[in-house]
Order: sequence, then C-alpha cells, then structure tokens
Amino acid sequence: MAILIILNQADPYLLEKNLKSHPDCPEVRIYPDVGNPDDIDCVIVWKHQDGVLNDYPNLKLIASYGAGVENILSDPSLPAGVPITRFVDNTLSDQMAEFVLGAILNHRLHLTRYREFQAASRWYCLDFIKGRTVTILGLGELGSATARLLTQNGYEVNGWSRSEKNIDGVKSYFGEEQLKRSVNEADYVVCLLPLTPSTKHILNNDLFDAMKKGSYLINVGRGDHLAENDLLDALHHETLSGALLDVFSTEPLPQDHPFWRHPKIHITPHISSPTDKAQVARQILDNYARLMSGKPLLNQVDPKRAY
Ligand code: NDP
Ligand code: OXD
Repeated sequence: MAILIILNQADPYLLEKNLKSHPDCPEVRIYPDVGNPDDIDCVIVWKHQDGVLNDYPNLKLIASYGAGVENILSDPSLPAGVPITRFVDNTLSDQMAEFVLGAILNHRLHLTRYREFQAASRWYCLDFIKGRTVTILGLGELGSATARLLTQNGYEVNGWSRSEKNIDGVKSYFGEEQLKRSVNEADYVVCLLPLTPSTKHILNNDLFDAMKKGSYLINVGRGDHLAENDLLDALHHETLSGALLDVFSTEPLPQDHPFWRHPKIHITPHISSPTDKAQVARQILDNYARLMSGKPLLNQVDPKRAY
C-alpha cells in the first residue's frame, strides 16, 4: 500500500521528506510516478487536475494539503464514497489571525503609503484611521481565531456564519438574512468563508452597498468569493476605500490583470496562511493510521455541506 502525493503550486518533495521523517510512514510516491495504481490507498492533493483521482481502484482516503477543499469537491469525476479530510491546525489559524491583524494595522497606520512617500522623498504626515470595527465573514477555525486576536487587540468584532456562535466579545450574525446587517457598521470586512455554491461571488455590489462608505475589504478566503468587476466599481465610486486581496480567481494573478496596477488594491500572493509541512504530514499519517485501524478520521469533510 502507498500514499500518492499530487500537489500543484506546492513542493511535493518537501512534503515527502516530512512524511518520511516518521518511522511509521508507508511507501510514498509522487505523481506522475505512480507505479502500480492498485497500490495507492491514500492521495494527498492540492489543486489537482480534474479526473486524476479516478485511476486508483483501492483508494480509501483523499487528504487535502490545505484547509480549503473546493478544488476536490468540484472535480466531476471525484471517486464516490471515498472520505475526504482537510488540514485544520493551530499553526494555520494563528498565522491567519496574525496576517489579518497585520493587514488592518498596515492600513490604519498607513505603513505602505509612507513607503510610497519615501520613494518620492516626501515628508508628509497622515492621521491614523480611527475606525476599529471589524466584521469577519466565516467564523470557523480561522475566522474564530482571527476574531479572538482582534478582540484581544481592542477591536470591536462581528462575525457572520451559518449557525449562531458564542465567542467572548464577538457579536454573532448568522444566516443569509443577517449578512448585510453584519457588515453595515464595519470599518473592515474580512472574508474567511469556504468557497461553496452559496458563497461564490458573495463579495459583490449588493454587499458593498450595504457596507459603511469608505470601509476596507480583506479577502483571504478564495478568489471566487469576489466579483472582480464589482470591486473595481466600488473602488471607483469610493463605496470602498481599498482592498487587500490574498487570493484570486486565477493564480498566479495574470500579468495583465487590472488589480496589479490599481492604487487602492494591495496584493499578496496567497500567502496569508501557508500549510506547515511538518504538521500536515503528521496529521495525514495520523489519519492514515486511523483508517488502517478502523477509527474515525479527524477533520473529515461533509460533501453535502461542501466545506
Ligand atoms: P471552516 O469550515 O472551519 O469555517 C467555515 C466558516 O464559514 C464557518 O463558520 C461556517 O459557518 C461559515 N460558512 C460556510 N458557508 C456559509 C454560508 N453559506 N453562510 C454563512 N456562513 C457560512 O473553515 P476554515 O476556517 O478552516 O477555512 C476557511 C477558508 O479559508 C478555507 O475554506 C479556505 O478557502 C480559506 N483559507 C485561505 C488560506 C490562505 O492562505 N489565503 C489558508 C487557509 C484557508 P458554520 O460555523 O455555521 O458552519
Ligand atoms: C488553504 C490555503 O486552504 O492555503 O489551506 O489556501
């Protein structure tokens, strides 16, 4: 039996090294050097091509290398009935929380703008931006960790999710009908939703119109949460004052994309919370052992919920 690594836009050799550092690791193969497909009982995937998971008759586990699983669930030839797990870990939640706090501080304190002034040898002072109310769309593993760090730093935090939440200091909004209300007082709106059919293009003109004029958008969920032309419109009409985007519909972001040169858009290359290779290797081997001994898997995805 063997684990097959199928990673795009991530280093399969580094993951292999981390897996093999565990004495209980089974044989590991890296796609496309599959060997006998009958040997493969577990695949570790990230941004795989549709159809490639269909060739393994003994497949018993599909493990996502990251937290998001939209790329797995949208594969029309996904093998039926094979359990899917995702990466859930404190390293991921803590990094995301720190990144979002950093993005808000950078905006409030104008740190990037001062770097631009410096490039023009310009001595010019701006007032700190005062607003400290943040709405987080998605209060799951990452959203709730981010909400906690922000409340600890004196921010007023609202969260929106499917079900009601009870997190100290965080005002909970839930369900479709409370979405607009959740954002209308916020100076910052942060998207930490999973990409599903009901969240695709949720960051659109309708939502922007419900947001406080001049508020700032941070999208660290997925590129397809955002209706890109609606954001360009909202920035043009000053409905929003700016946006930090870490994720894009097409990654890497194409060279000719208008976001690159937009003065009100701050781009980071899908880096807000990278997978920790040692932790993901440990977690997948733990689940592999659970699979072999018939124990329940950790962090299993519910395909009906789509996240
Ligand atoms: P979780 O599954 O733990 O949390 C998802 C949250 O979204 C839950 O609170 C859920 O509500 C809420 N939600 C889902 N669908 C809806 C809906 N239709 N309406 C309202 N709320 C909804 O996910 P994680 O926190 O682990 O990760 C979130 C996403 O972050 C990932 O799917 C991925 O896309 C992105 N990500 C980005 C990274 C980056 O580097 N940019 C790194 C890692 C992840 P409820 O709690 O009620 O179920
Ligand atoms: C993830 C990511 O989903 O890195 O883990 O985007």
